[in-house]
Amino acid sequence: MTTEALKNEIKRLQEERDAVILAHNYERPEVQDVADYLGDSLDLSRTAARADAKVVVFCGVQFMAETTAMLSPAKTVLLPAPEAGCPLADMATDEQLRQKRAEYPDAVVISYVNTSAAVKAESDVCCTSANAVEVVKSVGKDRPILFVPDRNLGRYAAAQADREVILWEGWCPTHITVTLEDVARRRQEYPQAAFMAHPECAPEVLKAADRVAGTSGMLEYAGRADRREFIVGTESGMVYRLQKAYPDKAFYPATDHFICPTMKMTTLEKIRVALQEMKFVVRVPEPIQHKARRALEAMLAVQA
Ligand code: CIZ
Repeated sequence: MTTEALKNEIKRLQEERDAVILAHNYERPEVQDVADYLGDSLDLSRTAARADAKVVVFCGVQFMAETTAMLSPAKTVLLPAPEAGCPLADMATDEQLRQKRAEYPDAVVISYVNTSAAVKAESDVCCTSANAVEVVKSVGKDRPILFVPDRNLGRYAAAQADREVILWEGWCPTHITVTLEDVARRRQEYPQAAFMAHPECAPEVLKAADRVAGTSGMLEYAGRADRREFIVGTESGMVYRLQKAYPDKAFYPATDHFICPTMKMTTLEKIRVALQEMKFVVRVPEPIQHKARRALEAMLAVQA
């Protein structure tokens, strides 16, 4: 099938199934193009909960689809690429977290959304790259904080909130590849450009940024900044997302290899098959779901 024919078939199946298609900002351009909504994982989970549709097709990775399924219990959530995991999320298991908690029994556990539902279930509150600073600030000063699993985001949020946190030794293999030399090279090529860096990048790269933000913060900053050019310090799908949102501005990836292999596993063909065969349905078993939802709701209460 040609790309156009695939897109038309997806549209037809989508209507037949009463489905809404959500795609993360890191997805392939053609997948972004067929989505009804684009966003970060939290935006998308909230959109799914509000959507007037029976079925949600989630173009992203496992932990994102799990979060969506937990926040939309009455909907059928399909993950077209069920093999799409997250190496950062895999750096913390529920068993490891229980052991760590035993070492720090007074600690409040903040887990980044990039964790399995089982790890969220062992946590007190979740956070995203957009609200990590606020979530850290919300913890009483008399309580230690254990931040799981991304050490760079944890360190950044702690510094912004002026708090000490116990860091888990986890990192995103895609975000840590960008170096200060990459940034310097791009700045030389585009001297007028502002450099936006994702908080999962290394601390020295964050120090060199004009703006540190998750994908939703980058969209907001690029829209309101009076700069015309931006170097994008996050996964390459975001360059397409930004360029589409602001066609009169220019966006350049911080490196040519800023690619998350698992975010690229979703293809148009897999979306077609998911809708055709109503697979792969994401289900989070009770009581994990119940406990994990409490940590997600604790995060939503901080933001409110
Ligand atoms: O929360 C998300 O979707 C992630 C993992 C990153 C971001 O900044 O959008």
